Amino acid sequence: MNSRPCREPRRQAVNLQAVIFDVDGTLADTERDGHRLAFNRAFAQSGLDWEWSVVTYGELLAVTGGKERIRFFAAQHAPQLLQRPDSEAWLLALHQLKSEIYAQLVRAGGIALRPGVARLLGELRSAGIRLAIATTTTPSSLQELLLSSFGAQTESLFEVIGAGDVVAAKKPAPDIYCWVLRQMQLPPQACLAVEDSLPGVQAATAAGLPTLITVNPYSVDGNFVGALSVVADLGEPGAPARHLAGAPLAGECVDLAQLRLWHRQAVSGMAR
Ligand code: XBP
Ligand code: MG
Repeated sequence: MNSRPCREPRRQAVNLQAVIFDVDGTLADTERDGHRLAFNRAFAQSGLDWEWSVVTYGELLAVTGGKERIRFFAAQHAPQLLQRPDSEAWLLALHQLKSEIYAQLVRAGGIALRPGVARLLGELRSAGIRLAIATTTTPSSLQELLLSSFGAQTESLFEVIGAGDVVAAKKPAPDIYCWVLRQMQLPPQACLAVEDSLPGVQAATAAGLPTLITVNPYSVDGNFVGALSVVADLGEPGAPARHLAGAPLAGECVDLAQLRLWHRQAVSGMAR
């Protein structure tokens, strides 16, 4: 599978045409009280005595992808499970169960969008900025989150959705971003990525995308080398975004004018 960066050989300064969003930790805080709980419930229902604490799960987030995370943990704590002839089917069934439990948690209304996400998406959409998703998460889990967050708008909101196993090499490999850019037929310098994690910023920047980071409790101490700017969240009127590092935030919130400004600064630097 291609894990080459999808950089254009020659760069030109272009206007911002599309914004590509990560999902987990970026659109919503799904990890600690969503995916983590679903993994733990799936383990219990499968007779495993594994329990991923909040801290342990934070460490395990370095392994992107749910199946990959289970495989990594099993290799350390119960390697015999991976040596069985049916180990791959066992792992897929366990992850399928986890995904069903996650969907139930989302449907029960347990996971809200992060501050400023709905506001910014609405503004970008009204201005004709193209929207896409690049995530490691399984498509069915993503679909549940989008449906519960955006309802009937879900179908028309994101033009391209890159999720799960559509590429073999997950973040921090750039492949998912390269895949999305190919579907949109856009060069990376016409776009901006919004991410929350270290593997996320590594994937997006390796694909040549200027990247904004909105940190979450798991990534707040991250060293986001290469990010355009780092903020606590996108902010809402009356609840300003907190700037943490990188290019400064001009106003209260991250809005289209701010994204255009950051993007212009980034691509003019790239074109030099
Ligand atoms: C998210 C992930 C995912 C979720 C679990 O990364 O790493 O693995 O934790 O999802 P990102 P699945 O936000 O960078 O996309 O169990 O559906 O794989
Ligand atoms: Mg993420």
